[in-house]
Amino acid sequence: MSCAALTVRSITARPVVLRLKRPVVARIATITEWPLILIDILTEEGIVGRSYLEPYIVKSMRYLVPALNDLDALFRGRKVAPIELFDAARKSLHFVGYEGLSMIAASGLDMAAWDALAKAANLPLCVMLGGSIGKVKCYNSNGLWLKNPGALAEESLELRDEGGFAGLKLRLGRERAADDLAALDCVRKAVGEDMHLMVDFNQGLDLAEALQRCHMIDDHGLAWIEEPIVYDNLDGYARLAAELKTPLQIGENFYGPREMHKALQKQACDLVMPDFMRIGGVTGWMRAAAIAGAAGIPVSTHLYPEVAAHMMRVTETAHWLEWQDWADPILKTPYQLKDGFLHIPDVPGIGLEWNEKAVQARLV
Ligand code: SMN
Ligand code: MG
Repeated sequence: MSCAALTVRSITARPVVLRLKRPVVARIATITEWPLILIDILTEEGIVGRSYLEPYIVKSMRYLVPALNDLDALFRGRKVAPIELFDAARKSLHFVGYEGLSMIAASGLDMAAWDALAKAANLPLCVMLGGSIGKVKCYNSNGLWLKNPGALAEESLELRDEGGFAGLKLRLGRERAADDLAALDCVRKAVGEDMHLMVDFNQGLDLAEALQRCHMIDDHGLAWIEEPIVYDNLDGYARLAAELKTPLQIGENFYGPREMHKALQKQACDLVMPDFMRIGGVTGWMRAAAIAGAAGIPVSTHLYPEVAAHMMRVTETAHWLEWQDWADPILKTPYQLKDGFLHIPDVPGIGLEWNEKAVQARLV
């Protein structure tokens, strides 16, 4: 039996904007409109590999889409060998740096290339990678932004009931520490002691504030404290990790597996949560997961719940999947949740198909 090779015919990258049901209100930004770039790799054999990027800022699509179009020109006529394409994409952009937009563009194409390959093998991605279809433990990250603490009790119950979740994430970093404590208190009282609560400061504090404010919540039985300070201050993170009892979580801003390796070498955290557009898509995730596995560090995901679900099925130290339903409006078949678990559909590839009517209405 021969394994049919796929050849890239062309790549399309379409920018769309979605309105968030619960706007992002974090210490570092307020976001009401959520940008997505829909990527389709068309092959000569008729198989289409799909992925999306969610680059946070609508205007960033003005520079990301041209980078993806340049990579389209580079990839045409090449075999769909994701690891080789990822390498070629990174090398073609190395003069402008391996990180930032270069890595984001390479990651988006990488996920679509893996999707095409799994479709050609007629297997769900996690099965092609040696795992099996099954459920993945999630926490709901769809809300609990920096609102008035009084409004959070009701929202936390709503979020719990959206999928029978056993974990919720809330954002901290209000001007007054007392208001953060009130927010935590409201949510805890509403959802009870058994709920796993994660908190995210979104890099909002300096090290001095972080030392004070993390100690203040260190006895609250939290699942983790995420990104209290600016993401690249690894020495600061090492200090916090050494001082705190609560696990310290970072990783959504690791640009490539080597950055994770550096953070672990410095003992800058207890947990990691790479983001698919920054870690290097499926290829980068596998490399990062191997590093975290060897170090015995639990791995959670950041955004991209569909591809994340597949990768968690093959990740040695898989921890929590971050559930966000933000891409649902443009998906033909959004993923299903039950009792706090995400259920991977038994279809070839990642399981992303566009709802073209919804896409057309949101193109920019
Ligand atoms: C986050 C995600 C998406 C937008 C803003 C902030 C956050 C998270 O850091 O971890 O979910
Ligand atoms: Mg975060």
